Amino acid sequence: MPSTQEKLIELLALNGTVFISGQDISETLNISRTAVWKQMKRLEKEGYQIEAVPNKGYRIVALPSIMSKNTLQWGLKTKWLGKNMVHQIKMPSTQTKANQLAQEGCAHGTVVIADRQETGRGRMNRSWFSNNDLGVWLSIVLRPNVPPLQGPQLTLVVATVLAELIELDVGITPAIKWPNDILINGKKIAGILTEMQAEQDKIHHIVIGIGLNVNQLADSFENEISKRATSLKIETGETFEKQKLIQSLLKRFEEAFDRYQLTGFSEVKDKWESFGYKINEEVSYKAGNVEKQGVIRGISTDGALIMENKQNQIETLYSAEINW
Ligand code: BTX
Repeated sequence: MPSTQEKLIELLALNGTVFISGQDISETLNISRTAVWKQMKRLEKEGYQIEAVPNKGYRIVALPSIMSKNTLQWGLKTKWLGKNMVHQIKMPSTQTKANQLAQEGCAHGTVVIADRQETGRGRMNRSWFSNNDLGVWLSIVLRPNVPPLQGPQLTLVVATVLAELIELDVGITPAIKWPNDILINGKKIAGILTEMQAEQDKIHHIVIGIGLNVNQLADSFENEISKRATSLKIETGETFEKQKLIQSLLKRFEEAFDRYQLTGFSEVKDKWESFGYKINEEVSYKAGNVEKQGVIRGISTDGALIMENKQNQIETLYSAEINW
């Protein structure tokens, strides 16, 4: 159940720059005029700038700069994604929290966001450095209507969404390195972690974790990864408002997910390949302990890498060590 304050924020957000009278607020939320006034004072304390004009009413002119569930949902133009949202200043890992909520039966489209993570994780128990509020760290719980074998396709959907977000909102074109690294100038700017709970023929839930480096400077990264990691700020020199990026990411992902459920994987595959790192380039790789050379041709419908080897044979690689 949303609190009175959440309902008030939603009402004010709906009205945007238009004033809404105290009387209307009091009737819509079923609270007294004094309670409306008290709620407005509370919002001001939290950093919202409210304009109150006699005979016209109230409107919000500026949001607090601190990220909260309220400010994240303010102006979020999604239909189902992020309607249920958990935000905390710090968490061990949004992925762990989202998995726990999913086990407890939370809604499809639940989003868990942390300003910073104390033990962010990547694939295969690797660490994801995120113990700072300079990046976007979030996890999405999905209950998709696709067979378990197709679950991993969602990772590729997310990769294309991240690539488009960076290209269209930031203005630089990243590359997607198979299976799911997002690179700019050969350095990792974002990572995706997909975890699925399924039976043979049914997905219970998928939790997709997204880490996007945003406002880090070159020296913000731990030594271990400083040469291999980058951020939007390093690449553009600009500082980004994380809330706007998150809202855009969620909106774009919702659209891409709905489209994927409707039309299937082929559009995703085309888009993925348009961003694909070293597509049509020669690389050396190791498959089944044999060193080989080949040209990357794209991905298959189940997300495997398609390689044309020296003998002009097509190989479909589900796991391989590529010498990028
Ligand atoms: P990955 O296994 O592909 O990448 C992990 C590797 O990337 C690390 O071993 C390290 O070399 C490098 N790395 C670590 N941190 C960073 C960073 N901030 N920027 C660039 N490179 C880095 C990728 O795993 C999946 C990452 C998902 C992270 C999200 S954040 C929200 C959610 N919660 C959580 O704990 N994980 C996910």
